[in-house]
This record gives sequence, C-alpha cells and structure tokens, in this order.
Amino acid sequence: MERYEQILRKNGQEHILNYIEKLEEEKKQNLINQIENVDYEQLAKLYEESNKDFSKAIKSVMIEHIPFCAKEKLGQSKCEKLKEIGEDIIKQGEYAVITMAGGQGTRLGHDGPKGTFKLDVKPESKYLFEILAENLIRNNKKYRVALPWYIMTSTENNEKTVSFFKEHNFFGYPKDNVKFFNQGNLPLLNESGKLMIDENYNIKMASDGNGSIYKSMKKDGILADMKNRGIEWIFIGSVDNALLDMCDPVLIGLTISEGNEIASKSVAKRNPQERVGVFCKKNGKPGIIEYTELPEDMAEETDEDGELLFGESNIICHLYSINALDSLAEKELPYHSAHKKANYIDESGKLHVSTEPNAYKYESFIFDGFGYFDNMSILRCKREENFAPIKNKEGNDSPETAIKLYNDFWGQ
Ligand code: UD2
Repeated sequence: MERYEQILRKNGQEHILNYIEKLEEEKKQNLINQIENVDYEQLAKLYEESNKDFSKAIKSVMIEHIPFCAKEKLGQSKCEKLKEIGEDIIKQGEYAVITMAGGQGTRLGHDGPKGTFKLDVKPESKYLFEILAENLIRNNKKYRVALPWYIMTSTENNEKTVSFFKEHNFFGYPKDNVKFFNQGNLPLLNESGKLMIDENYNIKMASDGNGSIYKSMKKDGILADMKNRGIEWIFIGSVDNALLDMCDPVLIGLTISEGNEIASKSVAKRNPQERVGVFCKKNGKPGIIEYTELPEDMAEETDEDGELLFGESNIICHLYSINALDSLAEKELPYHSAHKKANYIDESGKLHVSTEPNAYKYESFIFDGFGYFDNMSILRCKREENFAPIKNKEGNDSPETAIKLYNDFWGQ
C-alpha cells in the first residue's frame, strides 16, 4: 500500500482516495504532497474541541475586570511627560509597525485583499492600505524617521497584496522600509471531521488566525530584521480601521512608565452587544474575551457605578517590546473554531456552494499571547479619534459608518 494511502486510512480520511484515483499525474502528485504534510494529530484534537461550548468553558476561568488608564483623565502634564518618553523612542529609530492583513474580509464581500478596498472618503476616495501608508508618512515627517513597516499576508492574498503595493508605488512609502511576510494555514474540516477538497483538487485550507503572527515573524526573519535595525518597541494593528493611529507616543510612554512589556489601546464599548473583544483578566493574567465567546450575562455585567465590567473594546492597537515578541515566538496559542460556509468538490467532481455553515475553521488569536505576561498597560482613547472599523457590507462597522467617522475626524 502507498504511503499516502496508509496515512489516509490511519487518520480516517480514506474518502480522499476516491479523488486521487481520478486525477491526472500532476494534480495527483500535488494532492499527495499536501496529504503528507497535514498534521493529523493536531487536526483530530482541534475537531474534538470544535463542539466545545465556549460559554461553559469560560465559566471554568476566573474572569475579572482589568484596570485601564483613560487618556483624557491623565491630565496635561502627565500626558506630555508620557508623550515625550514615547517620542524619544520613535525619534531614536527604535519603533516599528506591523499591519496584520491576512484576513479574508468575507463579511465585507470585497473580492481581494481587504487593504485594497477603496473607501469613498473626502476629498478623494482612498484604499485602506493607502490610509495606513498616509498615517505612517505623516509620522515619518513629524519625527524625521523612516518607520520600518511589516505587512503580514496570507497564502491566499500575498501575491495580490504585493502586486497592489507595486502597482501603486507603495503610496509613496520608502520601499526599502516595507517587508511582507506570510502567515500559516490550516485545513478546514467538514462537520464529520473530514478534509475537504476545493475546486482545484487541493485540500481546502484557510489562514490560521492572526495569532500565527508571532511564529510567522520569526520564521520569515522579521524578528531578526527588527533586531538588526535596533528596534525596541513594535506596534501591531489591523488593516480594517480607517482611523488607525499606528504611532501613539503616549501608549509607548505609558507602557514604559508602568514597566510593562505589552500594551493595547481600548475604546469604551458602545453597548454590551458590540461585536468586539473585551479586555479582562483570565485567572489573574491579562487577556481579551472575543465577542464570539463572551456569554450574554457577562457582557451585561456592571460595576457599582453602573459601568460595564467588561466595557473596554479591543481595537487591535497592540504594543510589544522586542523581548516580548521574542518570547511569544516560542509559545503555543490555543485555537478557536469557527463554523463557516465552505464550498467544496464532492467525490463525483460536483461543486457544492454552501449557503449554510458546513465546516470548521481553526484560528489562533493574537491577544491570547497576553496571557503569558503578568500585566499589560491599557490606554483607553476616544472612539471618534481611533476606531472606524470596516467589517460589514452595511449597517454597523461598514464602509458607510467608517466614511462618516473619517470625514468628521478630518473635518471634511
Ligand atoms: C477583531 C478582534 C476583535 C475585535 C475586532 C475589532 C482578533 C482575533 N479579534 O475581530 O477582538 O476587537 O477585530 O475590530 O483580533 N487577520 C490576519 N490573519 C488571519 C485573521 C485575521 O492577518 O488569519 C487580521 C485581519 O486582516 C485584520 C485583523 O487580523 O487586520 C482582525 O481580523 P478579523 O477581521 O478576522 O477579526 P474580527 O474583526 O473578527
């Protein structure tokens, strides 16, 4: 028996044999290669967890409110002092930024990398990548630096992302200071725990979550590049926030003055149901509970002043010391399963376009890394100055709401 057949039978994936026998040589070899590179043990464990009821699992963790610092309550002189500490770091060339751009953006219904989505802001419409580049160019000018900008892509969107930047001449950003790196993938599983085959007769894969950034940075030499450049503090942000400020010296100053290695910015939660992660302590360590896992009763919990107990929203403005990223590259993060729609080819070669969730996707979350630290600094800032997410085609967190927030901020 061929090695690939042994592997499939041993791991309960023999249904794939029915695809292989019908394929011409090149596709057959391609698929056999993929079969021999799947971590079946890891997949079996993930599948077992897929049906875990998170709201029950969360109950076994001690969840507490986490202290945060409201920027507007700092007072002028304290804010200036913290700002100065942070500005020194930036001016000394010890600061770098990373954009996580490997997500699919399916909810937005945009065909292509999310950063290539054009937002119809005033006075002229701009791509999301363009808005990010402009934020950095403004800071380069202000601090007379050329901030190293690292962009994480997925296997699925890497090529299109790199060619988009070339096509637009990097939006005027110094090319030598832009590096792309690729995150990892994991196979999807159908509801019976079976591998799925896509329309090109490959094993159906998906990006493995923004938590894979830590290992991917090390694998692709990004950590080494940062160390060569003498980088000490690194900002990691999202691709889909039209008001993202990747250079907030107060955040850097606060983190250093509190003696922490990691930090993040929050905004006050709009309402208990807002679809954002919320900061908290999990078994005494800093963390975030994702909106997909926060039980209703906890989302509504308030303190004695009637404030939401878990009312600090994660806007993906994370800050790390280089040592923090170094240590996180060696750590394992948990995987979270999401029930997603996935098209696939059946054994007769027929394409099934799914209208209902029919598969499990496994993702690690970047903020699960916070749990490896005793403390973190959290700087609450103003939503209208920092957070204009573009997630959905319409309604909340849509291009329409982001355009309004962007135009209001820039006084257009
Ligand atoms: C994210 C936050 C959530 C919430 C919200 C705020 C995580 C895990 N969740 O939820 O707490 O506050 O944003 O807007 O961060 N990405 C990758 N690779 C992947 C998956 C995602 O690079 O495999 C990037 C993606 O391009 C985006 C960011 O991570 O820049 C957030 O990803 P998302 O849109 O999947 O996360 P979302 O909006 O569900």
